[in-house]
Amino acid sequence: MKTTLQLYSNTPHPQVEYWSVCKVEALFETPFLELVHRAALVHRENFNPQAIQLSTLMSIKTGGCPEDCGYCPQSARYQTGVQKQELLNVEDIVEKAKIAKSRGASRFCMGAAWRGPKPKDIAKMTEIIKAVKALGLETCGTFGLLADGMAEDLKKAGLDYYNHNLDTSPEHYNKVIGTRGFDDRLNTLGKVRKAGLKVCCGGIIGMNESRKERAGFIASLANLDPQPESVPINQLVKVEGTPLSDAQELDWTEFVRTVAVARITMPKSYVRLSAGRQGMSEEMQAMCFMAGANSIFYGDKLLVTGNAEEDCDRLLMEKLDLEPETTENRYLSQNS
Ligand code: SAM
Ligand code: DTB
Ligand code: SF4
Repeated sequence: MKTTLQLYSNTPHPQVEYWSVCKVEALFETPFLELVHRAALVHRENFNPQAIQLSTLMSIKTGGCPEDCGYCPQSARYQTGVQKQELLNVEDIVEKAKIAKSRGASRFCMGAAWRGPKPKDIAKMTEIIKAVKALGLETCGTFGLLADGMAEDLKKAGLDYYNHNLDTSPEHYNKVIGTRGFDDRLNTLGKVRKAGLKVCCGGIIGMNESRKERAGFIASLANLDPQPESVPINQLVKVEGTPLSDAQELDWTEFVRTVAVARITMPKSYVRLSAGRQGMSEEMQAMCFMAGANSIFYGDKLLVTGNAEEDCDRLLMEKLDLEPETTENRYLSQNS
């Protein structure tokens, strides 16, 4: 019996198919188990389905944000009880990054509650990114809208990924956020791509959007050319004090459908089962992995809210025979 190793590349891939909203809506309407099955096939064609990429998240500048994002506990406009914290120093961040690495994370994602960084913030971030990168971790930053030249400075410092979410469909966007527009987000994503950074771009499900708007959101992501390397699909974490704290509950099947549709439309992207896992059963998470999710936030905290506990995640991965993704198991061994 001959065993061959097949490499699935992580390099950016051009968008090969245009996804109209109607076409994505039609995918959403596929019978549930058929949709999950199709997504699982696409997953296997492009990735080792047993490997889950682990990213650990840290809030490096917390709260007091001037923006009005209706989902966000860190906006200064809402009373959410989040304590404001200025940009942490490099030692504190490196200490957390070391812990994340020792627990098996391959990427360290740093989040800042800014509309966008100021030049002095970029100077500090440069030092922080260099220090985290020196630990042998992949680095990801999410700092909001970028001015000209900032993406290049972050890239030079060693940043691998920039996370900047479209968050929802163009039609729904203004109902959720008033202080910036969908096009502002696209503009920063263009700068990130031009600087040669990898793109992490996704959004939030469960913000009272219609199914058509969910389809419009996925179509917007899938029509980015090249498509994002990483696509975080967050389930809204409802935080008391935010305008969306009483958003309508979404049935779990609709969330799984969204993951499956993301997998089918963005076959070579990592689809991350992101915020909201704390409220998901093991069975629902398993269904998301079946539907093509292959990345999670790993660690007891997201930015300011809780995440599924590390111990529970380790156990769940054991039960499902999943392994943290490494450079070795990214290859799918095939017997021929
Ligand atoms: N301030 C920067 C920005 O908005 O791009 C970076 C940090 S912001 C917290 C990053 C992302 O977190 C948002 O784009 C949103 O998708 C997600 N997020 C924020 N609050 C959330 C919540 N309550 N539930 C789910 N996702 C959330
Ligand atoms: C993303 O798409 N989700 C993460 C990360 N990118 C920065 C943030 C989730 C935040 C959840 C609520 C909180 O803890 O603030
Ligand atoms: Fe600020 Fe980002 Fe939260 Fe919006 S999502 S309020 S920009 S931290």
